[in-house]
Amino acid sequence: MDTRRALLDALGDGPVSGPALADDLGVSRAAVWKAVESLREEGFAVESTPEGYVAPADPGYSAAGIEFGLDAPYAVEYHDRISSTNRRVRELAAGGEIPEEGVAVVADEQTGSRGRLDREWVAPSGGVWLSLAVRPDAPPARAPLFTLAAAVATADACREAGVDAHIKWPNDVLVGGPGGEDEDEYADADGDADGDADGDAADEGSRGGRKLAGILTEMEGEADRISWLVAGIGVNANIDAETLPAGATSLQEELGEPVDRRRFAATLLERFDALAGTPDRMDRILPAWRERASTLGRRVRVDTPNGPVTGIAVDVEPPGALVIETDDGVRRVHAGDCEHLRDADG
Ligand code: BT5
Repeated sequence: MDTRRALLDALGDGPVSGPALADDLGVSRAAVWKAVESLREEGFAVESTPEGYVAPADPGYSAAGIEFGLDAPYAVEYHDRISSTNRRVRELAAGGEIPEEGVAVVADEQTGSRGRLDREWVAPSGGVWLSLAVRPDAPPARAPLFTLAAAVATADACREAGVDAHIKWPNDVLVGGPGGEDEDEYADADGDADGDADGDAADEGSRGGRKLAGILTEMEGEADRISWLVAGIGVNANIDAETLPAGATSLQEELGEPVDRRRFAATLLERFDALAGTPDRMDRILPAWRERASTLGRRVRVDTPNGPVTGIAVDVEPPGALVIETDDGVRRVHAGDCEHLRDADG
């Protein structure tokens, strides 16, 4: 572990004496002092007191702020403004710069971010735009599990922040919707009582609930091993819902006050690590996903690359396929846009 991260970890436990830390780490006192200075330059205002160095009271949404006290191995890279955090990961990968322990690229604002199928992703200042790049010891076929883990981690961070989020297969994190506290609103959300799937933006957004977060996973791998994988997670945190597409909402909108984005990001990273940090933990992903999913037991329509599949979603199977009971038997779908239908639809 580098001196900076060791210092951040130590600061999490109270005042840190520079000389004692230098001894513990086997580095020079100058190295510790340099690490303190570099944290201060990042805006993480370490104080000097007679007891030693003390962390700032409000660590802030920043690289050091998120790494401070983080119970997960990831490094954090922060940008006030960037085109896309996923694109930044590709750059790091091209330079061989994704560390073994993984890195989270985090931004306040993105100017050119993307959803699936190259759709535009709206990402103004105030969001948690986070791309977690990992180098798991896993074959490419298991990649969908990481996406499901990212959805669980995101839903849990939303819940810890006080918003009752659920997951729509495969990876949308929503609030409200059928069965939720605002079923009536759901039924009327687009004034489209007949429920035809006309695919306009409001219609897509409102079906299944209001969209809080979306995930775009990308990877590069060889036949038997993932080289790197990035879970690009976009969470509408402290954003005025009026600046978002129809059918979207934000944590701030749902709570009536802003959330602590530093804590939110740290919780998300810790949850992800607990589910997917090592191969032996990954058995936990599907059960955790099922518990938080609103898709199972519902009538759905999934637009797959091979056409629509309509029926009752009954399960999710490794590594992430949705099992649908259709009139013509059971179908398994691996990718596509999923709509939750009301019973009369479809
Ligand atoms: C997603 O795509 O939901 C994946 C979004 C991933 C964004 C993250 S942010 C960090 C990282 N860096 C990136 O460049 N991307 C990732 P999809 O399921 O295709 O949904 C896209 C659709 O959601 C758009 O066509 C809009 O209708 C809608 N949309 C766009 N911006 C939104 C927002 N902020 N909140 C909710 N819905 C949005």
